[in-house]
Amino acid sequence: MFKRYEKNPIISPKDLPYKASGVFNPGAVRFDGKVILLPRVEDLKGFSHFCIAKSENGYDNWEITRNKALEYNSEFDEERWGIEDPRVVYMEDEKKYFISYVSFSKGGPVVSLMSTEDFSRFKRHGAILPPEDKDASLFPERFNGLYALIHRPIVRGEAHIWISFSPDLRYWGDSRVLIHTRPGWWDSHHVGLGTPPIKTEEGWLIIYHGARITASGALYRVGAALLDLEDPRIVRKRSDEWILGPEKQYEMVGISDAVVFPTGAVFDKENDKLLLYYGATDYSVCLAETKMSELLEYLLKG
Ligand code: BMA
Repeated sequence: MFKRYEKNPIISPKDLPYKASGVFNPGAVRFDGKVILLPRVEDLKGFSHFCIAKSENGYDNWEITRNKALEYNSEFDEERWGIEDPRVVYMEDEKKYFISYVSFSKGGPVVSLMSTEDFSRFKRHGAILPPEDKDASLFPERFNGLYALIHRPIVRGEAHIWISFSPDLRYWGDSRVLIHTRPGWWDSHHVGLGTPPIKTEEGWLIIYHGARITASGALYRVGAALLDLEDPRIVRKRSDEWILGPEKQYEMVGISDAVVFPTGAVFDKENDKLLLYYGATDYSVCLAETKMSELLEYLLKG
């Protein structure tokens, strides 16, 4: 279904102006006529921060910069061991971009939030959920006045995708499981949100990762689901099969073998084009694209 960009990986450690173990799992958004990625960069201590990568066309000529505000700051209790895996959404009514990410507190990984209007100054909102929780994104719209968040807590050792609601981005409730693991399937061990929810005519498109444990470790693949447009607690469709999995050498061998991990997408509605940005083996940033209409057709007939 997805066509990989022939020049993958689009960003790897050699493209950074400093040494890193990996550059991967990027947030993605269109801003000011460009595609902006916020890739996670793992340093040589094993802690992560984000850099900023900008490109006119979303494919090549990435201009990479560092911003102090996107470094982890161990003065904040929840950022002792780095920040990871950002997801970016634009809230139209607030004219702000919200970035949800994982930060590492004493108590374990938590979901934290920051916001920006210009990708140059960033405001931290702190941790918004208790640990252990990861793989979170806001919806770009409110539902009956409430913010909605997809996240992945670990409960009883199980890792399902949940949805929660909040009036103020601080207190979250009405939580329930949205997409669960499927024993025996390719997504049997754990699932987690991939890209932020994408609004389509057929529903909110959810792209998620699912892992199965094999003899050589966790094997990460990608699935998709469609949520009801008005009530995102309702899952209308879910793919039986994975729609992207590790195949190429750069997806099979790296820091964590056999991992594709999408965290950002740019949907060009006019041209029916969905660009999917993903981390490959916790080492590099890759790009694959598909026609949105084809992906929706596939999901609807399943
Ligand atoms: C997950 C997260 C991701 C990582 C993936 C594969 O639990 O930590 O950041 O890419 O594992 O190692």
